[in-house]
Amino acid sequence: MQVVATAGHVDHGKSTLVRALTGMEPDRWAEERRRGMTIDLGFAWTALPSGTVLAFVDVPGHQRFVPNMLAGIGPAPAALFVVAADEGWMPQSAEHLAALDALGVRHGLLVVTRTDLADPAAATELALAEIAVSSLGEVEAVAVSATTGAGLPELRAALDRLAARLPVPEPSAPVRLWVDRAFTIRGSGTVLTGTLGAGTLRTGDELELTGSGQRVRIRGLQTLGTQVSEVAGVARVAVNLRGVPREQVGRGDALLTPGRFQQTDLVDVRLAGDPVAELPAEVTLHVGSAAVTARVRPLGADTARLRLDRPLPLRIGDRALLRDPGRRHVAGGVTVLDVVPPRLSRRGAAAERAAVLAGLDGRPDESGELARRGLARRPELSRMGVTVRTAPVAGDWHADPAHWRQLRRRLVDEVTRWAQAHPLEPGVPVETARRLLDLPDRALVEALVAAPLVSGDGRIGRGGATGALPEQVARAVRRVGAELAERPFVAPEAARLAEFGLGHREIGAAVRAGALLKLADNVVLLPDAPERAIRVLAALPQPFTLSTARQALGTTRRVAVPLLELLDRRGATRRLPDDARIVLSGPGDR
Ligand SMILES: Nc1nc2c(ncn2[C@@H]2O[C@H](COP(=O)(O)OP(=O)(O)OP(=O)(O)O)[C@@H](O)[C@H]2O)c(=O)[nH]1
Ligand SMILES: [Mg+2]
Repeated sequence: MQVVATAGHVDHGKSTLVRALTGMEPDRWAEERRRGMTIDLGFAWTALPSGTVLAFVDVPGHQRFVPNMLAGIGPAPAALFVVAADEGWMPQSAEHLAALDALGVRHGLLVVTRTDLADPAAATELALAEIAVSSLGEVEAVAVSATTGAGLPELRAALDRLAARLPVPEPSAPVRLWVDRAFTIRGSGTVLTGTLGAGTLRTGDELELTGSGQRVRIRGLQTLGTQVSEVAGVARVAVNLRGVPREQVGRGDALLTPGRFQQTDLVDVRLAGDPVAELPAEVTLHVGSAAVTARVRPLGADTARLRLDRPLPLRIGDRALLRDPGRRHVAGGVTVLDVVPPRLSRRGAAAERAAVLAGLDGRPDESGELARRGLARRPELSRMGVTVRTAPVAGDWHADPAHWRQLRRRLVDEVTRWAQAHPLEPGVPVETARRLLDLPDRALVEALVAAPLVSGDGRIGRGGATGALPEQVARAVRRVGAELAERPFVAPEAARLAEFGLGHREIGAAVRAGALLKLADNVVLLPDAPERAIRVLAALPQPFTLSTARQALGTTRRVAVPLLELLDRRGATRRLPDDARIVLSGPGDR
């Protein structure tokens, strides 16, 4: 199936043509039929000679109903441009063409109708010239009379050629179904209709409804009046939802694949059309079937920031249209450049932003987004429309490589500076480092730790000796060292250590600096004590008892017990079943 929207000036014969092609009535309302004028969107379909089914979204031509017209062409991939032979190019011909051009619609067909009333040559020539300079470019033209039926077979053939040229969208693409109608069916609940541009809908699927953000489940699905279990875009669809009150949804809402669209009320855009400086402060943004008021903040010559009255599900690269509702005039088309733009609070930020936007083209690009953001979470990137290909740096975080290297350098600097300011601490707490680097997640800090940094116990320090001890501690260590020089295994008593000013933290720092060896709480020796002990013990008759060792080392059980246990652990001695020990290795060859 393919979908085309009609376009053209009021009364030029759009609905009559759709009726003639499909045998269906596009004017759904009694009022429309009474007034002989389309007010709101109409829907009809037919099978073309090739078998391809073509659905029509018939739009109103009257100037008052341009917003309805835009809701119809917004999600449609192609246009059937209708011009009456007897009237020729008219104001809403021009406005509808401007709208199609602003939205970047690239496929279409010109139909010059009412050829029973006038020669189509002049109208055709002018219309083709106007259309040629729009996004539609060169199109085929067909002359018809819906009244006599002349030209209709040629039109059907031309529609077949058009349908064959239309791109076939990815069935696996995320769904964004813009709602153009909502109604209730007794016993079934709320039904939404729309033009499905891409992706696949299945009964039972869970989708996200814009506005409330509510998760909803598809209870029933129809296309072209037939119940189906699955339908892929492009298609006209009617979706029956479970548990959604009718008042909660309407035109301009959308049904979304969860997590794949950024609902945003702030977007940076590039404008094609009127110069940004000439835009009124408030415009209406039309995208899909939605229309919202937007406040314009010009940034560059053709770029601006739009603050929307309500959030819309947008992605990078989306096309939208700006209309000046006061002057009833299509002000231009916009391409969405950023759906999560940075705040512009600093002085000069707007000019900087304009420079950034000047380099963007609306194509989602992972490395560019990461370069501008430094860090981003994967779900955030996919909601922008970015396909994520790089490996995460931590969890679902992705980083710009240069930014990541810089963070790593900064972490080394911060850890070094912090160690100097807190010489007795075993390293920076991870949370402190996170705040120092202003990172959003501790997992990022942990992922940044690499040589020469090491982490453990929730702290980050430099590996190896931590360098200079504070002078006070160094002096105390020297005094302990002087005492131990003479009697290397007589560890100073706790009171003596306290006298020197060596508390828990100071001892910890001295041990990390490699200046002391800690055997147990408040039991410290010089770092070479184990080597010296082995030398003494190796000279004893083997095996030897704890008591013999204690005497040979000239110390007490307070030192001898943990020292021998340390030697056991290091494999320098072995404890035998009877509690005696033997020396396994000589000094130096451990
Ligand atoms: N003679 C003749 N009259 C036509 C032809 N096509 C449409 N008309 C008449 O033109 C008038 C307008 O036709 P519509 O189909 O309602 O026009 P429309 O473009 O849908 O109008 P809006 O939806 O209001 O913009 C009607 O009176 C039609 O009968 C045609 O090929 N020949
Ligand atoms: Mg009509």
